[in-house]
Amino acid sequence: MPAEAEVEASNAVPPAIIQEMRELGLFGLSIPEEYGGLGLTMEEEVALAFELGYTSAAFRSVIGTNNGIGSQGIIVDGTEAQKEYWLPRLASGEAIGSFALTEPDAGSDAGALKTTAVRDGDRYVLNGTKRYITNAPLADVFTLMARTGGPGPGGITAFLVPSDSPGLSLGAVDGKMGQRGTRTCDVILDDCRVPADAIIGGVEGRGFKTAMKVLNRGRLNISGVCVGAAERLCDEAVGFAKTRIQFGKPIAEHQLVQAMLADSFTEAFAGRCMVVETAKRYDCGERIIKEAAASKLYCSEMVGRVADRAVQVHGGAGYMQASPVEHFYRDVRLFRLYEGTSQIQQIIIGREMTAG
Ligand code: COS
Repeated sequence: MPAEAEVEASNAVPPAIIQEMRELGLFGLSIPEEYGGLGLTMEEEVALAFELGYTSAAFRSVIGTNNGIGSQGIIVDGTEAQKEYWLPRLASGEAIGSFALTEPDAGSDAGALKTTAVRDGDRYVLNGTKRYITNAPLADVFTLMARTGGPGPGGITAFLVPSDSPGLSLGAVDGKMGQRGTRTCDVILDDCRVPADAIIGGVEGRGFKTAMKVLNRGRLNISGVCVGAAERLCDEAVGFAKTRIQFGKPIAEHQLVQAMLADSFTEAFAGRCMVVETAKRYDCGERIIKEAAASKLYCSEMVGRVADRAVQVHGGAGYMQASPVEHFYRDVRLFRLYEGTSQIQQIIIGREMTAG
């Protein structure tokens, strides 16, 4: 938390903090112990997401892709050789993983992606552009979805593409509304060649399902981050309300202010309960597609409302960059967009409820 202003000003996480994260094992907290990670359960992992959400999103983002979308494809569907090579490197933070699904013309409709992968002897040749790829400027390896077959989800294959592959280049770093200190950019594939054994799991046509499995888990993790941010915003709002005097007393004693605080606490608490319950079910091996989507839908929308109220409680001070709530107001907007918009979560929940 003391480094939040520095992250905002420099648009980077201080290297000393990244090193400390490495030493704590945070790059591998969700990677199994046999591959050098901490092997946390999902319940333990969301407990950590609550903590990391309590501060600038950039800190969690440093380790977010290695533990989530940048490594989980290998964990859930990778071959033993892929696990043995990549997971210890990702767990130690020696390598940074990233996830490349989105394209200029394939966002919510991920199954329509156009990047192609064509077999050429013992290699695949990849062509296309991936967009808004988190941690791409730092990445050593991408879990990258490309089309090896016909149209739709069934024609998609997941590849492990090292960032130094010939034909791979990066676009300019994106200028974003918030989440300063996190970097996204395009990943451009121009006759990019990878070995045939770069296919995750070694089988063509399974890449869409790998991506979806990765996202189920990722959505729950983001929900935990939203809860942590909401709790921080509640604490900031309460702290300000207790010291700000208007009409002769702290504004915390005015009932209209208390109403805003009460609504925010209630919603953050509801989100926490959803996330913990879903994590417990995940750890028991239950299907949690609907619950993870519901958690993401509720928690990301909830933290938007909580951030708005926190600024309202702070009044004009909350609009100033010096306020601790100002960057959260911008940062949390992303949670309703990435790893599936709120509307995509609604579609997933509706389909799950009515299937069969
Ligand atoms: N978990 C596991 N499997 C899933 C799944 C999930 N959440 N969602 C879909 N699948 C499976 C389906 O069961 C289906 O399998 P079968 O072919 O065996 O029946 C297959 O994947 C194709 O699914 P579907 O037909 O539902 O695909 P659609 O093209 O209709 O798309 C949505 C489904 C909209 C849910 C998907 O495109 C999506 O999640 N879009 C958002 C993408 C996203 O989050 N992007 C963010 C970028 S990553 S930071």
